[in-house]
Amino acid sequence: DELTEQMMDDLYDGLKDEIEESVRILLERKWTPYDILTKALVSGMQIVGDDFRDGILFVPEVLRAAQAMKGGMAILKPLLVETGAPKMGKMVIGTVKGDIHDIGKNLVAMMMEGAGFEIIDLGINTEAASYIGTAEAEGADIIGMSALLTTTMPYMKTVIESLTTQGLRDKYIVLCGGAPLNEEFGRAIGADAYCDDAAIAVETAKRLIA
Ligand code: B1M
Repeated sequence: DELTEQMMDDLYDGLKDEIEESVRILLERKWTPYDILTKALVSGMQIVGDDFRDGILFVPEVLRAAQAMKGGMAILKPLLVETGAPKMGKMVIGTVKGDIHDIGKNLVAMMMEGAGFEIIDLGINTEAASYIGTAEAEGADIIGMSALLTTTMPYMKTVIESLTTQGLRDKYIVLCGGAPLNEEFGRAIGADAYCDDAAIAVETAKRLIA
């Protein structure tokens, strides 16, 4: 599709207005918000990530791409969230301590909300005490953790150990996700599940809460 290719270029160039415009056009063309997210925005960010890794793009450019992506996501959010789905449960979610990547976490939060979960978003750079304190105070069912760096993903284990030490591990469904993680890592740290993407996070949460 010509427009989605244009969007990948625009995302790469960090053109927020253009991305927002294209998202609106795809909506007019009856694309679902989910397809716009995955087929245009997430795939575009993958290309940005590859060139970031290869030293072709640098932090300022990637930051502009992220801002453009967030602009597109902001348009889609109300559409994903207004589904009138029955109430499913409560989740606290955050990106772990030391990590400021939040696009994936925001996407998971949006899709979970759309599926009927109540979301408490702790933001980025989240400490164990914040995950656990908030989950306790809010009577959450699920703790969701996101990490995008190989250096921050071990912190998820710290959070789970902290739950265990406080005798709270069995009280919560613990879900984890983020590009550098995998199934095996999820098992190794004692999470209930690793979620490969936002749609799987929704499916997994529904399955485990039932
Ligand atoms: Co950063 N960055 N970054 N970055 N960045 C990566 C992660 C990297 C892989 C790029 C690369 O080298 N190819 C690399 C990590 C390498 C590694 O750890 N081995 C990297 C690096 C090195 C860094 C810095 C250290 C760079 C520097 O400063 N020298 C720095 C770190 C800062 C910090 O956190 N302390 C940094 C900074 C940044 C920006 C600020 C410029 C920006 C973030 C802006 C923002 O988020 N607001 C940024 C970005 C945008 C990226 C890439 C390009 C894209 C990430 C993204 O948003 N993807 C990324 C490359 C890549 O991932 N290919 C990269 C789109 C998003 C929808 O996908 O987050 O994977 P993702 O989420 C998915 C799934 O993973 C899953 O569902 C989501 C939707 O499908 N999921 C969950 C995620 N969280 C979940 C939680 C769940 C369930 C599922 O819980 C239940």
